[in-house]
Amino acid sequence: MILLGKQLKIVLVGDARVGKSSWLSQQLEGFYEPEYTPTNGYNSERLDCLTNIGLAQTMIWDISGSNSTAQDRAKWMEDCDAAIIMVDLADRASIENTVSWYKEIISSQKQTLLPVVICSYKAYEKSDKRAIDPAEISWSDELGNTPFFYNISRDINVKPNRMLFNKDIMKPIGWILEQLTGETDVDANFGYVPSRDASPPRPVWPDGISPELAEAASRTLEDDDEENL
Ligand SMILES: Nc1nc2c(ncn2[C@@H]2O[C@H](COP(=O)(O)OP(=O)(O)OP(=O)(O)O)[C@@H](O)[C@H]2O)c(=O)[nH]1
Ligand SMILES: [Mg+2]
Repeated sequence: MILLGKQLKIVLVGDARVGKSSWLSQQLEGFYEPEYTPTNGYNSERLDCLTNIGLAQTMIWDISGSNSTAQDRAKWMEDCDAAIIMVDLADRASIENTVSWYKEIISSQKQTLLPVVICSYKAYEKSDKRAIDPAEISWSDELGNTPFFYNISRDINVKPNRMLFNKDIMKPIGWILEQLTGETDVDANFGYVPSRDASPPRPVWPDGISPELAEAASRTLEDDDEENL
C-alpha cells in the first residue's frame, strides 16, 4: 500500500553546511562526502522507504541554505506536504535561525497546518565542547510544538565514506508520516528503496532483519498492490 496514495513532497531546509545534503546522501548512497559541496539551488531526490504501515514514496527537496537562494525559495517550498529544518549543534546560529526558516516555510504555503520537524544530523560526543547540549536549547515559542530529533546519524565512530545504517536517521520522516496518516508508532526504518537505479526498485534491508521477514514484507507489499489495482 502506498501511504496516502501519493508521492509526498518534503522540503529539507536549514543554514548552509548543517548537513542536509549529507543526510540525504547517507540514505541514497550509504555514505556522505567529507568535502563540503554547497547545493546549487535545490536538488530533489526520490527517497522511498518501507514502513511498518506501508510504502512511503517521498520526494525530498534539498534546498540550499545560502542567502543567495532566498528570492527563489518560496517557489521551491510551495505545496509541500511537510518540512524538515536541519541544524548543526556546533553552529549556534543555525539553531537561532530555525524561527526564520519556520516562518519562511509556513508563509510559502497555502495551508498553515504543515508538519514541521527540526533535527540535527551531525553527531557530537557529550564531552565535545563544540556542540551545544540539546537539553540546554531553549526553543522559541514561535516554533510551537515543533519536535526536535538530535544526533540522528550517531556517526561519532564512523568514517564519512563507511556504510552506515542507523535506526534514528529516519526518525524525522517517521514522525512526519505519523502526522500525515494519523497513525502512531510509525517506523520508517524497515528499508530503503533505492531510486537511482533504473531497474525496478528493490528494497534494501537493514541489518537485523531476517531474510524470511524481508521476504514476507515484500510479499505483503505485492499483495497490497494487487488489491489496489
Ligand atoms: N563531523 C561530521 N561532519 C559531517 C557529518 N555529515 C556531514 N558532515 C560534513 O559537514 C559538511 C556538510 O555539508 P552538506 O551536507 O553539503 O551541507 P548542506 O546543509 O547541504 O549545505 P548547503 O547545501 O550549502 O545548504 C560537509 O563537509 C560534510 O562532510 C557528520 O555526521 N559529522
Ligand atoms: Mg546541500
